[in-house]
Amino acid sequence: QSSYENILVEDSQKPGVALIRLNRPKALNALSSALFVELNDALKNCEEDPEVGAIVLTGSDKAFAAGADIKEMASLSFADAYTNNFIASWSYMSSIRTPVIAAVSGHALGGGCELAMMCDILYATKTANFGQPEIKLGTIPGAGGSQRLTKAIGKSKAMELILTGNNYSGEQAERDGLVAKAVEGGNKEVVDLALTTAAKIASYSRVAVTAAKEVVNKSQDLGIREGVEYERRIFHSLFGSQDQKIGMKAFTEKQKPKWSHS
Ligand code: CO8
Repeated sequence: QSSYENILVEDSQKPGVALIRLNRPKALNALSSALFVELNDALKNCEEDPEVGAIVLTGSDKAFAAGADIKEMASLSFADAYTNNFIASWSYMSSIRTPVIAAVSGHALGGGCELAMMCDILYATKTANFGQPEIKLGTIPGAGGSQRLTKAIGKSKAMELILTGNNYSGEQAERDGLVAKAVEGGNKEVVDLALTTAAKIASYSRVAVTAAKEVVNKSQDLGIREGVEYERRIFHSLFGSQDQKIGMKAFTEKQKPKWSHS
């Protein structure tokens, strides 16, 4: 952990919550291959740690991340990008089962915006600066931006942002539903909010939380009928968990549940 050079794994001071901070201050947290090796390693460690029930990912006051590292990409050829499947491993975030909250202050541009959108819940400062400026560099979003932004705010608004490269504030992102909440203040304020929510999530049954995340994510891929059927199957399966028995028994006995996470 201490050997990371591009990220920090900090003590969140909240039970069950891991706090990961992107930390390349000189490059406004530009996302490089080296950074993703470390981030993916930290995420994997969190997933494997039974103590961790939720993760907060943040940057600094100035930047969540100002995009993929342009200096690293500038001379890349098509053949290299294609044959090495450039940035495929950068989407590891979208496949982990532990809930992740992005706490965004400052710039979240290009790949930074895409990384934030891979997280399960987005919080931001009102002045956070989202955007997909790839068009200004002669390219397009490459880590799901065109898909996730469109799902989140609709085709017309997403098209406008992606075709113009315009800036998009945290305040506007909250109004459009990209961001769950936009707060006054800076990184500290948005991280505090994210840690509070993460601690709440981490206090519930890991089995139920994992199932809840899974069924919400399925809604992105399935039609409503298949999605509702999928949800019902997972709901049925939770009657096989200890924690459903523990949760409902505690309710009827007016006690606080003590989750077994099984
Ligand atoms: N890549 C590399 N270096 C960067 C990046 C970046 N994306 N952004 C900023 N930096 C560096 C600058 O080069 C500068 O370094 P130096 O001091 O050595 O010149 C340092 O960070 C500070 O930046 P500025 O001096 O430019 O700071 P300002 O406050 O003047 O401006 C901006 C801040 C507006 C954010 C500006 O830095 C900027 O426009 N950055 C580029 C934003 C951008 O175009 N991002 C999209 C990149 S393309 C992309 O992300 C493709 C996605 C592919 C998939 C990703 C998967 C997750």
